[in-house]
Amino acid sequence: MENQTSVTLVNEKLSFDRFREEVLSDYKIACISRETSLVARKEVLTGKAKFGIFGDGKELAQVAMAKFFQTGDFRSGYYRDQTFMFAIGLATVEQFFSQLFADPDINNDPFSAGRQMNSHFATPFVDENGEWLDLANRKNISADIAPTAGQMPRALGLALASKSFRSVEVLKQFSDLSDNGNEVCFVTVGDASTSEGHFWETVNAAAVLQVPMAIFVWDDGYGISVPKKYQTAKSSISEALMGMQKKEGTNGIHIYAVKGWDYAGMCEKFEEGIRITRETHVPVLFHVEEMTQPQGHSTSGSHERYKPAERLDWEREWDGIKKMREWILENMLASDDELSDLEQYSKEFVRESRAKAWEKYLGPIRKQVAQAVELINNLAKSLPEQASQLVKLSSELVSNHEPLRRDVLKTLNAALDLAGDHDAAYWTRDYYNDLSKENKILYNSYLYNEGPKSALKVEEVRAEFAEDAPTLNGFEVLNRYFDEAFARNPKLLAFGEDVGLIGDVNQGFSGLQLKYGEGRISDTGIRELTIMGQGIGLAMRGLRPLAEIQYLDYLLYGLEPLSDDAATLHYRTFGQQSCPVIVRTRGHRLEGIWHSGSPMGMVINSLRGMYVCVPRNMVQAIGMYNTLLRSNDPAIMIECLNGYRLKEKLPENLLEFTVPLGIPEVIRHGTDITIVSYGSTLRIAQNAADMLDAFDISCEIIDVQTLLPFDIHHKTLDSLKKTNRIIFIDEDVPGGAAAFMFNKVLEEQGGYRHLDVAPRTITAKAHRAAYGSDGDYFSKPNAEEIEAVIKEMMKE
Ligand SMILES: Cc1ncc(C[n+]2csc(CCOP(=O)(O)OP(=O)(O)O)c2C)c(N)n1
Ligand SMILES: [Mg+2]
Repeated sequence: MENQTSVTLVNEKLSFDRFREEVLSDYKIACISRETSLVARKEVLTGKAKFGIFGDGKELAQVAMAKFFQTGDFRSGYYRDQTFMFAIGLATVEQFFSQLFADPDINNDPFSAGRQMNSHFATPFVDENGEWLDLANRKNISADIAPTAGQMPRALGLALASKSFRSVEVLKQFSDLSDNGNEVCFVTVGDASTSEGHFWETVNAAAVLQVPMAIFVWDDGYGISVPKKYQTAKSSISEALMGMQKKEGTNGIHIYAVKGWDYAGMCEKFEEGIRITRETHVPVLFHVEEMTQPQGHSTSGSHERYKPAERLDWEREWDGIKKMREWILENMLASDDELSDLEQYSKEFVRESRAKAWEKYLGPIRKQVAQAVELINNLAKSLPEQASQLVKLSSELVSNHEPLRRDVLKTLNAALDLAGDHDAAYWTRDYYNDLSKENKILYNSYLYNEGPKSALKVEEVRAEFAEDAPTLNGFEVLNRYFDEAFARNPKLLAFGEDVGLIGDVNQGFSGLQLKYGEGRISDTGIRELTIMGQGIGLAMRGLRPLAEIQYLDYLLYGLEPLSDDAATLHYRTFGQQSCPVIVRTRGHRLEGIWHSGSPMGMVINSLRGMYVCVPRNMVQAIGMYNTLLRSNDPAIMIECLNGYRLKEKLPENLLEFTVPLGIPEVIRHGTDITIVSYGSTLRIAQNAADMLDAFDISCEIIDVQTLLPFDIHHKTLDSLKKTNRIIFIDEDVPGGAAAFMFNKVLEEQGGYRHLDVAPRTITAKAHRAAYGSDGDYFSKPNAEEIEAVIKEMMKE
């Protein structure tokens, strides 16, 4: 009996010791993080970094949250989460400073190689060959972005993937990507950012879909200078969301309100909520109230300008770290001296980490400076007339204590200008070229996959047709293809408005939900923004989503996550994350202002980093789908709305043939003029060409097939060399994609050298297309207009 009591006492003592240790470790991380914020702000104010935004005031919630973030989990958050990153061991203070200094060495800033502002974190999801890593065995940080609430749509897909892995039988085999869907997506968002539609649309979709998502609202009462009363109904996001509270027999979310200074309270509630969402996939939201911002919003302003004195006093009084310190002392978990030691240690640790990061950042630049100075001084010896100016340049560079890479290049360039064509400048020029190349790799690489998963490396395989190949409606050809593709590739998922039960408004997926299940082919709410986010997040987790926008005109609702998130992902992570979502949509022609748009200029200008496919028919579209599914970059496929009922022959090798990207096809041979176009407009160009035949004018028509990339082997130029006349036609506004093609061929391909007459563009009118057949005729390019312009060109 006595023995048992002493064992219990020893166990209690052990668990108390462990508890105490954990609390003190959390306190230490909080102190280190706070000190990091304080020092980093000074770095910006003294000019060593350009901008800083920090997590001071959010420390306690994040050490608490980190306790429940398990291997396999994902975070989709924003720029206040440095403490969390330190606590889960995925960022060091030194790496934090490297990113602050914009160090372009991926070994120093492993999140973005200096491409992102500080506190924009990421972990690798793919290896250098573009193969997915074993995300189920890692802690995963989807790369942060700056647009407020921009992390929300993607979070939906990251969370939904867990549900797919748990519920879709054919996905169970991918145990390296998921442990039976046990992964929770942790989402952090600022209180003011909950005013964004992104937030509401995501929370609603998560509540409908029931996905494992844990949302943490960091509520510090302000969005920069604008207080909550102007942001949120009832000044409380948890109050405002109450109608979404899950009840017995309904879907919905669980809502918790906690205080940002209450370490113990947050640990308890986070444990409960995250356990529930992990097990049941019911989303949870933690409204973390009464947080502070000790240094204001960012280094770009001071909060004394807009916060009343009482608020500033309150923030000092309710500082989380101060409160945690009081709590530790009250509960006798440590002495005042012990805590002071930890605080002192934190200061030194941060100072040392900062110094190491600065040395690593500056070291390589100093070497460049030394090399440049040596070369310029040698040059001065060979060029006595320019010597004094050259020596002045090199000594200016030497005396620059914080030189940038650009200072080295500017100085070398100035020296080369002075040297002119002189042979003595050979090595200086050589070094200048080497550095230019190096900086190109550091700053201009990885917009797209460049390795084995590049779409541009997919071999062309031609479509094959049996002698008795059936001729079907375009939509039926697609339907056969999707059927085979879903049978072959378990990772394929398709979703969108009306995609599930009826198989999309043009029946591409007709009958396929029944065959492959709701887990793979599904209807969504009317929510283009989060349909895109759903696709992005699923793709990041290694799945292959086809995310549908019902009509191209409605892409505007979903454009932000594509432009800010999908298109920048590979670039902003230095190739460490990819999201090969395929956005499927249809456009160019139907009826009226919102169903006939062809805003291709908008698409190609906002989506650099994605591929833009504009197939003229469904067989070409299928070849492009096949190419895209063999590679890793995101893409948008714009099928021709008026092509679903046109007859096409069904290829035999539906899953094997590929249409290479960036390779135009000559679809009509001619000698007098080159017509460059794509998609539905090609049929109008063909009508015009038929009419011009009667006047002995022979048109060559080029289908560019993809706008991004555009004609990578300059095939259009070959045609222009033969015809010496060129016209670019599409249904976009004037100055849109037709102007883009014009620029590509005439400037980039050097087409201007082969012109006999002025080149032209024919586009739609600047206004949207009016309704009805006449509305279309007088708003969009028509065959008669094309005929007239080309006749005029032939006379010139
Ligand atoms: C779409 C968008 N609009 C505006 C901004 C500029 N901006 C950056 S942070 C911010 C305030 C965000 O406040 P909150 O969500 O409460 O987060 P906090 O910074 O207070 O943690 C604003 C307006 C932005 N980054 N993105
Ligand atoms: Mg705020």
